[in-house]
Amino acid sequence: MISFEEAKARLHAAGQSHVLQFWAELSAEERSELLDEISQLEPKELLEHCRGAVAAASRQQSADAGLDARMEPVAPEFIGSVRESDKETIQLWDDEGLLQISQNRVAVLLLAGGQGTRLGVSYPKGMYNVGLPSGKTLYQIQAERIQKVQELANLKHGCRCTVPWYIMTSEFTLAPTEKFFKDNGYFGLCPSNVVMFEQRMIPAVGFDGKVILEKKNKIAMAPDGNGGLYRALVDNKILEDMERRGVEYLHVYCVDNILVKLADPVFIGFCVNKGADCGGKVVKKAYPAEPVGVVCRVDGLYQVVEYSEIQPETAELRDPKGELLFGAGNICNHFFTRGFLQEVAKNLEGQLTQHLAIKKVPFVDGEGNLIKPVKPNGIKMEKFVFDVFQFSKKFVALEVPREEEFSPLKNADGAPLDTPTTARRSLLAQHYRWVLAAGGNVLDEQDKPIAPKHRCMAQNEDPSAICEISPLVSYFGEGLEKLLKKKNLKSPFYLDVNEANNILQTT
Ligand code: UD2
Repeated sequence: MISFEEAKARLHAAGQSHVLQFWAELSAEERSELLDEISQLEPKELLEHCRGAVAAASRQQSADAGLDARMEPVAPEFIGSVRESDKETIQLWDDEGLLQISQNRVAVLLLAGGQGTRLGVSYPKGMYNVGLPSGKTLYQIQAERIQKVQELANLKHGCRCTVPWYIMTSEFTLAPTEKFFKDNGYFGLCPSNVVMFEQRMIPAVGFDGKVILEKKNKIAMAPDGNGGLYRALVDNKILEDMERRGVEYLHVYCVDNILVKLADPVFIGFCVNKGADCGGKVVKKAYPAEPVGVVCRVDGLYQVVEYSEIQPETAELRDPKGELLFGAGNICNHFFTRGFLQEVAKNLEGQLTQHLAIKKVPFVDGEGNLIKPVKPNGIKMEKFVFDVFQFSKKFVALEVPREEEFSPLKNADGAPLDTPTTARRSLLAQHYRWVLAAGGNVLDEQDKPIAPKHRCMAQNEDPSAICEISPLVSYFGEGLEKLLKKKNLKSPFYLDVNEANNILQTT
């Protein structure tokens, strides 16, 4: 712990002496908490951070306009497509991915340091239960998909492989996430293969270049964006851990997509076959203002331009066929080789763009009263995980069908899109499609067959039958025919491992 004198000197050097303005009023415990926080701030970095934030805020307008002029769409033939590739090609990618998984060369990394402000819950988003018949949370669904993909690789290659799960958390999410995993027995995974680590936090800055105090003894801090990943990998020696385990390929994804295919063999196989060091999954953007970044080229380099930084006029541009010109929507599913990440961590991280967010940050005024501002008063700087694409020697993109792979949970119920209800419907509709494809007959409460509605894809209504299939039974619809063909299944229907075993024993 640093002394008061040391803290004072550091803050003075960074132009932030106001942080100690309530010192005389603080209890011994509060003082020690404040000193602890200050000890983690390096004066030169803090000064640069505060100056940089103010400078970025003042040039925001011109920078954004400039970016749009430099954007070019990616050629459609550049993007691989699951929908448009033949079965043999998809099988080839799938085989390659499962082979890599079977050799312990694949890991997944969850970005879970965000605060989930839009959803409005006080706990990490992964702990959210969207109301499936099983009551599973996003974390449980993800854990079970990891188990299943390991099992698929084991069965195919006669091995006992591991897909390690790295979870990047932040000061806000680490403790509750750890507790949740412990309380739930790591959802059947081996705890040594679930590696949680923390990203850095950085101060929110006022327009006057001073860090904002959210309490008399606490600076308002926020995680440094999901691009904080690259510093966090170094801080926590994660790349060394990957090397020790022999992991060569990493699937990075965000927490809130209920349809995410963890360690997706098709995506891994596609990227490996193309010799890529870096890759991204995309879906066709649903509408111009959809809150997803777009994969495009900027100054000739592949890049994602985030939805918050593209001008509405640019987002609305269409090609001669009427398709959105910038329509390759980023779904925050990325592929990286370990070699690429090592290069980024060692030499390139410092070049990542600092993105600006102007936010309402609660603060204490000169008298120590907590004020909730009605107007934005603070500058938060964030790095974005996809900003490393520009450093790639071989970047590839794979377009996947939205209804099979993308339904994010962003907003609370009541919002029109990306809510617990739409996430639940997407998953139930998918599982109902799987049941129909496997030849199952779904019956209603009166044992009458339920007629499938128009391919049961809509997010704006419940599917006509409620079917949920545990990821431990099927990763992506495979293996269901032997269980469900010509079977009468009563809606709501939940197929877990026990039920699947019962069916097998009685058939
Ligand atoms: C993200 C993508 C966007 C699109 C969309 C799809 C980024 C920067 N943007 O936008 O292009 O793909 O997702 O749903 O990736 N996180 C951290 N630390 C942080 C901040 C966020 O780990 O400091 C995590 C967060 O927990 C989540 C993921 O990053 O898992 C994405 O964050 P978000 O939900 O705030 O991103 P969003 O929806 O603005």
